[in-house]
Amino acid sequence: MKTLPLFGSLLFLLSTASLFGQNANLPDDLLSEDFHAERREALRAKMPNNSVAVIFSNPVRNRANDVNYVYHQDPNFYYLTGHREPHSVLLLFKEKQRIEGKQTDELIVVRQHNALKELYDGARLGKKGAQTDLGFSVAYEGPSFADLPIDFSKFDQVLFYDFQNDVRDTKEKADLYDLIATFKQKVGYPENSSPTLQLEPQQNNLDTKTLDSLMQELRGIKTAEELDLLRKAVKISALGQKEVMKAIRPGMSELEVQGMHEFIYKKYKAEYEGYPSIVGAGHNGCVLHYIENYKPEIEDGELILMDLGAEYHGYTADVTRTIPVNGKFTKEQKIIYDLVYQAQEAGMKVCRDGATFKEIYNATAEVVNQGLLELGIFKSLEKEDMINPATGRNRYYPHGCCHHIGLDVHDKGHYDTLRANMVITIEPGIYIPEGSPCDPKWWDIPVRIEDDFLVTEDGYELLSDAAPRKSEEVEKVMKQPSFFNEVDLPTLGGEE
Ligand SMILES: [Mn+2]
Repeated sequence: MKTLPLFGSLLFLLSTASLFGQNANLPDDLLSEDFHAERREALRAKMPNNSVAVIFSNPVRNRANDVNYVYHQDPNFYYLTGHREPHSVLLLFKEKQRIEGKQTDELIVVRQHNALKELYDGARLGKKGAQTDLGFSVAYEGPSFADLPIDFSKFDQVLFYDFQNDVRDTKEKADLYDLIATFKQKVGYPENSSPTLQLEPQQNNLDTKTLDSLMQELRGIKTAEELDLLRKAVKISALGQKEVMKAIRPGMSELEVQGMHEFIYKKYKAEYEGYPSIVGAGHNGCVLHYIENYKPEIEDGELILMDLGAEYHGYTADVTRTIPVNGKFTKEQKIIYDLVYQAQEAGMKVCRDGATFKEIYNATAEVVNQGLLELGIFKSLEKEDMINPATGRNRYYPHGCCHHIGLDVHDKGHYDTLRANMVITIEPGIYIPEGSPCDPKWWDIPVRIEDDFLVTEDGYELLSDAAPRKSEEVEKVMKQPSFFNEVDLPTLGGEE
């Protein structure tokens, strides 16, 4: 190939691209058209007779002035279509319908072509692209939606997620705002002052509850294609944790630590973070969702809590490590760290098909509470000692321990019984903020250890094992050299 002239290479690329239906501008491991079609079929199978499901794309959100936030597709819409553009809507029918002379049980409405917009924002799929790239035999562009002859009153149930009335009307015709308005008009949606629909059952055929429970059933159990992407997202995130362990030094800022993780993600071609990265040194680690990451210099002797997840083709990991900034746990830090580790191990022992989420939580909480009692941090396991009256939660372990991950970091899925091919986190934590009613030597020690697990018939597979978990292993890896420490940039002040 090296010896081919440029033109020949281009021809070769163009011909192979069209041969395999691939676009050289896109990753080659995106979810396939077949995956999305099969997921629509699975949803249709669960839908009640004589029903239609209507699923809208996410709104575009304005950041300030004429700049929008990076667009993020609605996970349900993406799961069912693979479409990454805004201002779209999917209609799934339980039974085949006759629409403009065609028999179909699904149709998609996508953005209309617009040369000027496409000059700035890139090509839109349009009707043709929705047919060829997404595999919908019946597709329309936005303005056609109003004219579609669909009589919604003939369905027993119209399934949709209720609107939060927070979508902006843009200047474009048939944008999401208009699509929703058209839909409301078509189905006779009762507009009132309340932002959410409150209807007596049987008042009409609008159903804003059922769709979510069906999507939970589907999305909670991962298919092989989803597992491939989740494995990559988790591996990338775990490798990020390991690289940062080697690089971290007192004096770095929280932002720099965040940047090192996110550099690794991009290096492995993960597009985004699945949620705002949490990097908290010292007391900041006690703030469960600390995302400012503003501390300019992390200090010798502090712990730093790093809760981050790479998002790879829409699927996000969720991995947390808590490490000593200077490479060595103090005696108290190690005691608390090892206790959280034991709690996580106890949770892992319970994890298998057929166990419940509650059993995992209870296993972790038992270890944490007993351990804190033995250390004298809890004076007793009576409510008045264990529960923080201001929050109503366990004083030092105030959050849950497991959630599904997938297209959402707190993914849709059932939260009662574990089933094979669920992917969940197990993430016990202990946080002892300054001023807590215990010996001050424990103050501002926050530890969370979070890993990602594929639930199997007889146990689990630990997906994030590339990130050291044992305190001794963390210290060992922190002694290794890091390429990040070779980075030598000029200062901003202009001095040498
Ligand atoms: Mn989590």
